[in-house]
Amino acid sequence: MSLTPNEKSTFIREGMLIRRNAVAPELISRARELVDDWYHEAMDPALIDGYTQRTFAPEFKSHPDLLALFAQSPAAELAAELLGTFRPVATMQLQIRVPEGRLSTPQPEKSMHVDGVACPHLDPNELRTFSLLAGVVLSDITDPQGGALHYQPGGHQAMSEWFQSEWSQGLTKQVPPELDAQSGTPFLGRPGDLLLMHHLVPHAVGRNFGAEPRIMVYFRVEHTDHAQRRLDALHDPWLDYQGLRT
Ligand SMILES: O=C(O)CCC(=O)C(=O)O
Repeated sequence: MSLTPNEKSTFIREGMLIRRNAVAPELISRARELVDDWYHEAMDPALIDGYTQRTFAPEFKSHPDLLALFAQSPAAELAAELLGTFRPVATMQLQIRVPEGRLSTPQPEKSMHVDGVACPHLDPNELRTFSLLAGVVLSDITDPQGGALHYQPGGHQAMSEWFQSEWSQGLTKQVPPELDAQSGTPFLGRPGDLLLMHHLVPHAVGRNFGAEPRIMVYFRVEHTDHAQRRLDALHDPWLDYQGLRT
């Protein structure tokens, strides 16, 4: 189903759109089975830092059962409505927040950041930015302390203003101090929920004090022309959003 007027205005205001129960149960159970098998049989706790920085189950980054969560769900259609055109989505990122008790060294937390700009200066060659983050929930996320994603509604506007004003002074932080000081809104959900988040919305993720792993599959969606205008897309939050400009 295409974007409702309410979803559109929420996305413009908050940089976030949440569709509950959006992904078909059979896609969720196939993906969950694959991830569960990997988690119990193949995950190497010694590699937890690398998994957290890049992806869990890196060998599955192009697995069809995981890519289907984007391609065969409303995510692809909604991304096309927002962006107009985007590059083929050929990889996923699996992010698990492992319960504290399962690890001998704690899983690294991620402080407030926007993806792809973790460099001390905005050199376009070092940017790994994109346009839209799509996330599919694979586990129950009912407790903010259970490794939930925390995001800052509306932060995309503040970030683009900050990128415009701070760039000339040389960037040394990931987000401005006033956003860094916020803990953000926890994203809670159930398997099959879908989130679409603007690339400039700051977010963080902490430890999982719950008993079960928190499992999300993310897709980084890039407008067809994004790679040629990464810096401009940091300054103008709607540059890549052809569907919202017209
Ligand atoms: O684990 C998550 O939900 C968020 C991960 C994240 O912020 C990132 O990989 O940049």
